[in-house]
Amino acid sequence: MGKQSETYFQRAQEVIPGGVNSPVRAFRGVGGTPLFIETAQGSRIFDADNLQYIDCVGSWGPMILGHGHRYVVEAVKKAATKGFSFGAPTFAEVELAEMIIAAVPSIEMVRLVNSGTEATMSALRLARAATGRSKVMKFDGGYHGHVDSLLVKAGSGGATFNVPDSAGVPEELTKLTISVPYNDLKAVRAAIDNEFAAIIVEPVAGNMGCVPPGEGFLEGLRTICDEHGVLLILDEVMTGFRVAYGGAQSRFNIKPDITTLGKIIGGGMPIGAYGASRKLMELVSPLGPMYQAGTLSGNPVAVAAGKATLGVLKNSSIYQDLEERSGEFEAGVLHAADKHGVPITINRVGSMWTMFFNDGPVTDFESANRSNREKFARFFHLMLGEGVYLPPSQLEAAFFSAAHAKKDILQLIERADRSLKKVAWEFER
Ligand code: KE4
Repeated sequence: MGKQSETYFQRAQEVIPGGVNSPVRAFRGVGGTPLFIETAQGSRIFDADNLQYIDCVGSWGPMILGHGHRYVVEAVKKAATKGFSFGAPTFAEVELAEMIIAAVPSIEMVRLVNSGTEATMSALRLARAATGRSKVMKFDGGYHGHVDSLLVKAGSGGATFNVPDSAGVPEELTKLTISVPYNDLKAVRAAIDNEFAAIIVEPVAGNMGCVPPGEGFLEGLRTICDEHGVLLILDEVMTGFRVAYGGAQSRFNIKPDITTLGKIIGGGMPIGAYGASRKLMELVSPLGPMYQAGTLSGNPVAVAAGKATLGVLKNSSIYQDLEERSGEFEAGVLHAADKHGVPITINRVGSMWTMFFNDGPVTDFESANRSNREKFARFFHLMLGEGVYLPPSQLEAAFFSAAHAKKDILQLIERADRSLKKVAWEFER
């Protein structure tokens, strides 16, 4: 661990809770001192001691093009020189909205906000406004940002720190939220009734680690929602433009009522969005009675980064390349783990993946939680020592970018092989 990160972390902890502005960054899931990052380029990040790492976090998803893509940097520079924020409409917001609508099959109208949390909070309010109902169903280990109503059996940091239900959320709110196991349609059928406004689901779970939808799961949710007049919210903050240009809904051919987006549509700048049919979105102020607003919503610099990012992704071979590279990585690491006798399960959809220290299969929060977190933490630090930056929690998804070239993948496999050999020596004898 570099001295500079240690020094910065000491100072940070004096003035910021846990020394971080988002809990999962604090390395509490793996122990040790978080790296303070100085700069990044392509597939690499450099910490405050100028130590270099192959980045498998990509800012938790947004950096699908890799860091510092020249088109995105140029677009941001150009926008910034024209002005940071006006609090007034700009044409660029119309263009980004049109790009999103053209890409995501179920969206006819979209509102830009500043984070994924704002997107899901607004989507939930829209569902409640549209149905006049209050209850919402989510899934154990699902994470949809720190929305009061959705911090029930939450994934991501909630799961990593074993605090799935946050303090400070009134029971009056959480009693309206029912959480059931992911991939369990029987549990959904048993819990659903006509008092539910929405079911919100990550179409590929990323916040209990990566857990793909089982055969028929998403279709089953669609049917159950239709049977009960419940709106289906696909939370595509992570999967949107990640698992396909049209998101998980295009990859799995599912039509939600409301979609939430974030991360990639801002290319690393603060952004979120929620979209739906014109009929539903006409409920949103100033057209309709559902209020939602934001000083920096549609921020011109963030929108410029998003437009440039989607522009590079559209009609590119990036998704095929990501599939190929990610598949090579998966095969290489599974082979290494088998060779060293370390039981692991890799769940992957496109370039989002998780390596569980677990015999598998990992199909929901309960099975994800059976993973050996001690082994994961040891592997995490061995890989850090090898110059590989993994998500600092067993219950998070990792990501590759278009900048992860063949040589990066080969290096990652070699480094994982060496690390797994040590894990085997320490845990499997
Ligand atoms: P933000 O408010 O963090 O922009 O988005 C919340 C959110 C909503 N929905 C899904 C499916 C998400 O994955 C997220 C945020 N993802 C986490 C990663 N597990 C962000 C990392 C963090 O909390 O620092």
